[in-house]
Amino acid sequence: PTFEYAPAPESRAVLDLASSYGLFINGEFTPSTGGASFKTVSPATEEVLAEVSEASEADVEAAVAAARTAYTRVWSRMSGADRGKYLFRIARILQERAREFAVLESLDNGKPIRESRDVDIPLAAAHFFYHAGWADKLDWAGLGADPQPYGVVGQVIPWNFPLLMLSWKIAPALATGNTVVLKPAETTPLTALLFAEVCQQADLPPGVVNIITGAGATGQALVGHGDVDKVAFTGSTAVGKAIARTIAGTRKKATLELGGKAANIVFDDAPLDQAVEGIVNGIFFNQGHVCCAGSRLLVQESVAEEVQERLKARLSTLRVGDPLDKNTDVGAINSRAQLDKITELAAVGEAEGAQRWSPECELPSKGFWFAPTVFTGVSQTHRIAQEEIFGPVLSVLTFRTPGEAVAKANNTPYGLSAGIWTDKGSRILWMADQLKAGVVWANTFNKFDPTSPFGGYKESGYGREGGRHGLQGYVRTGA
Ligand code: TXE
Repeated sequence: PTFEYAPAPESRAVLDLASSYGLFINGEFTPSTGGASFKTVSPATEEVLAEVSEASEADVEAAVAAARTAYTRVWSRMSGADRGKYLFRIARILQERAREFAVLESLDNGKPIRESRDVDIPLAAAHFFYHAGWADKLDWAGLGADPQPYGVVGQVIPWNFPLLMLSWKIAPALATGNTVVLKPAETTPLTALLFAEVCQQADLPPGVVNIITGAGATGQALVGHGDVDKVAFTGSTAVGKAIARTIAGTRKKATLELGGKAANIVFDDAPLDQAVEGIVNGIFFNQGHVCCAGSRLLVQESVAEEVQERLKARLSTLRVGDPLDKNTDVGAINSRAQLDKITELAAVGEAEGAQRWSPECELPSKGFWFAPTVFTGVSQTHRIAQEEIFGPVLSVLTFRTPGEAVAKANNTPYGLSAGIWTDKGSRILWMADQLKAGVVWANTFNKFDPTSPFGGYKESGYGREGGRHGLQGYVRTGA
């Protein structure tokens, strides 16, 4: 179905936003024990959207205890088929309330409504449908003998795809029989809280899903809690490493999905119009706040100039602005801190001698904004070729041979994703084999599907999410 979205403020009316939100523990909304709270703002306008409770250690304790009780008394005793029914119910409610979720996501995160409407929310529902189907078929999932849930799972997610990352975490955990305490990112807590309402609406037994809001310290308390059996994290490599250190030597299992610096590799035999669309989608989708973003363009020398010209022409047509306008291509940067990081790294790129270019575009005077930016003449040792910028900034490098492309693509600490644009099937297979990346796209980019495992190599983390492989992270087996 296609929905018509009215621009703000009318669209806000469909939301019925409360002025304050509590934590979701044991099936009920409750204020934090210490009474602490924080504000979440619209990054497009800096307007306060709501006041959200900041969970204390006592709240983390209560949430983990609720998850434990629900696990022992209810969820681990339920048949897979019955767990599946709840997941199907959640999936259907997400579809029914898709418009509300899309508007809320774009308000809180700053991403274009076109993306939250067409990508984030439908994919979130798809993850629940997909995992609902697995709930009574785990014996056939190739997980080993007698797959059993770990118990209570602590999950910490970032702000770039708030509801979608929640779905990647919660759906497989519940399908395999675990219960969950999830902490959304502090700048984007609202769709997780709306999801808590969906859990109530679906009559999910209290305590099976608990949502605690707060900053890094709340995440740390959750991850370090003695009664959490498994930790699942998506976020920065620095915090991922800190979590790995926290749980070292404990019984806890972990999956970590961290940063990336993906190469989008364009050969001279590629259909260039299509490749340019793929480059734009690769780095400017979601303002480049994507762990697998194609942030490094590796283009074959013979077509480098032509690709750069076509790219600049295409970028000049991008519409940057109001996330709630359905014609917007590039929305707001999620937070001032992220804007500062992008601004700083872009300045480093210039200081290191790369050539900076942006199309002419008028940025709104309020809110957090960064124009789509391309750096040409980038060399492998530049920081903008090595570090994750996590913003709408593309670094362009060139290569002559497939071997050189592979060497350059693999030359970062990360290994999450890569893209190849070529007409030669054999080259795709050879390259895919050589690239140290968990996901390799061929003649497309940023394509996601619940049936496909996603995850990294090297400092991009370990474990997979999605597909049959994603279930493995939530079960222990006798084999
Ligand atoms: O991430 P953090 P930030 C990268 C990206 C970005 C940078 C910083 O490069 O510029 O990280 O972003 C919680 N124990 N990515 O600072 O801090 C935190 O509250 C437990 C890539 O936002 O990693 C939030 O819920 N939890 C990435 C979540 O971790 C802690 C997506 C992520 O925040 C914690 C996001 C702690 N000690 C950022 N400290 C990707 N791979 O998609 C913070 N948190």
